[in-house]
Amino acid sequence: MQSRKSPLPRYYQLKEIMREKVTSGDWKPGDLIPSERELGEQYGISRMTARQALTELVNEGLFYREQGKGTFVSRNKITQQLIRLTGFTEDISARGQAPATRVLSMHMIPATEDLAERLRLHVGQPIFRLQRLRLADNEPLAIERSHLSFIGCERLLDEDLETQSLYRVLESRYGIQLIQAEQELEAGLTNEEDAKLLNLPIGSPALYTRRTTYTNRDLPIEYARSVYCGHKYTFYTHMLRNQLVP
Ligand code: 16G
Repeated sequence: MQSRKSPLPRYYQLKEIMREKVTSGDWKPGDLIPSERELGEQYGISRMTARQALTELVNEGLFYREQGKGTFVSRNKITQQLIRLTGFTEDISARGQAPATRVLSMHMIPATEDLAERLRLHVGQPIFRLQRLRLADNEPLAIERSHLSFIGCERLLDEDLETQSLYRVLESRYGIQLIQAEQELEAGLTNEEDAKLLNLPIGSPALYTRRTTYTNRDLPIEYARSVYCGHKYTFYTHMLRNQLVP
């Protein structure tokens, strides 16, 4: 590290040193970063200074933390294209990774006011609620909380949604055609429950999405609230300027 006389703060110098290690390929995606103590000893700085540099690089997405394991170099992010309506299984398989699902809970619930409005139902009407942890190559990526409503939706309780894609089940078993969806994205920080499921420290950067999916009859069929690990996901959209939009 440069001398103490350098005009740049020491945490900033350390940040740049670590960034350089990643760009030069010295540290590779998934590598464990030395601990605060090790960095402190190696560069003759305090643990606090090392912590600040690490925290900033975590916030920038270059590194991520795993509860009880340490800080790692982020992997290439998974890009969800906000162009075609695709499901998690399709997105992950298209990247050559192995999608997996852990069903956290599924049951019928009465529609709350918010859900009734989203799914165009009356308050109290039965809704199928499914909570899933989604993984790629065994790493947790997202928690999806889906709400579905259609005639006979309670039959979903008997489906094996751990090994089957929900979109596939809806289309092939129930003959439901999924046509379009609206999706909102918001940045946030993981709460205790979500952090634990995603194997992250509480308060890690996350992307919160809300998606309503419609059938061929233009009826909302699914309303899903999801949390994606911020350091593992990118959402991509392609835009046309006014005059080119058909
Ligand atoms: C996506 C959808 C989710 C849907 C799932 C189906 C978002 C925000 N969520 O992850 O609403 O339930 O795909 O995936 O994108 P599956 O067919 O693999 O079960």
